Amino acid sequence: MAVGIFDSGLGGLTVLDAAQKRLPDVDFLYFADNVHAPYGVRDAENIYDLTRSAVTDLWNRGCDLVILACNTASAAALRRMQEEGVPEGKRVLGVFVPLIEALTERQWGDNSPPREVAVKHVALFATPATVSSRAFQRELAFRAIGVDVEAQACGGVVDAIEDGDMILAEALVRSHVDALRRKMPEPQAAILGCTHYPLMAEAFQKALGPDVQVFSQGDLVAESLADYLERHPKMMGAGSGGYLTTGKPEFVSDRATQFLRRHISFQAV
Ligand code: DGN
Repeated sequence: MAVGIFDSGLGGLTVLDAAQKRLPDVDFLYFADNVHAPYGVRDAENIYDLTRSAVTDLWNRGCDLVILACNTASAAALRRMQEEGVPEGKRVLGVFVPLIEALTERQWGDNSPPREVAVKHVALFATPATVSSRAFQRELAFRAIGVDVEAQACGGVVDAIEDGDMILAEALVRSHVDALRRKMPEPQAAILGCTHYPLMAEAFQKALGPDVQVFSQGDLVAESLADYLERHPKMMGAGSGGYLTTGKPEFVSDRATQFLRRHISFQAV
C-alpha cells in the first residue's frame, strides 16, 4: 500500500520525510521529475501537462492518493486537475491548504467566511511561477481578511539546491530576504512556499531574524495527511513504496542521501 508523493525534483523530500516520520506504517512512492526541473520558470500550461503526466503515472502504479509536494505544481495544476475530473477512486491533493490553515489558525475543513487573524504582515518566498500565479493569496482570501502579503520570487534557489551548491543557495536566500525587506520592512511571519526551501530553513531564519515566525510545509502537510488517511483509510492504495526519477538515478540518489542524511536509492521511471 503506498501513497504517491510528487515533486519536480528533490524539494518534496522535505514533505516525504515529515510524512514518513508521522506515518511510519504507510509506504510512500516518491516521484521526482528531475529531467524537467525546475518547474518554477515554466509556463502554467507546461507545468500542468508535466504534473498531470507524473500524477497519472503514480495512479497507474497503484497510488490512489497523490500529494503534489510542490507549490509550483499545486498552483498551476491542482485546481484544474480537480475541476477536469480525476479517475474514479483516485485523488490528488496539494500543499497550500494545510499551511494556510496553520497561518490562519483554522481547523481542517473549516469553511466559515473569511475573518480577521492575528498575523497581518506576511512574507511569501516562492518560485517565480508560484508568485505570479497568486494562488497563495487566492487561497488565503477564502479564509482571512486584512492580511498584507508581500511575495518574493526566489529565482535560482531551487537550481542551486538541486545542484547541491548550498553556498550559492544561502547567498541567494540572503539576497531574496533583503529584497523582501525593502518591500516589507517588518514581516511578522514568513511562508516558505516552495518545498525545496525547508532545506534552507536555517538560512531563511537567520536572514529574517528571530522575531519572524517561519512556516514550512513538511510537518503541516504530514499532519493533514494523517488526518485525511484516518478518515479515508482506503486511499492508502495498492503498490509499494520507493523512489522514482525521470533524471539520472545515481546523481539524484546522492543528492537525496545528502539532504535526508540516510541512504536513498532512486530508480529510473
Ligand atoms: N519544490 C517546488 C515548489 O514547491 O514549488 C519547486 C520546484 C521547481 O521546480 N521550481
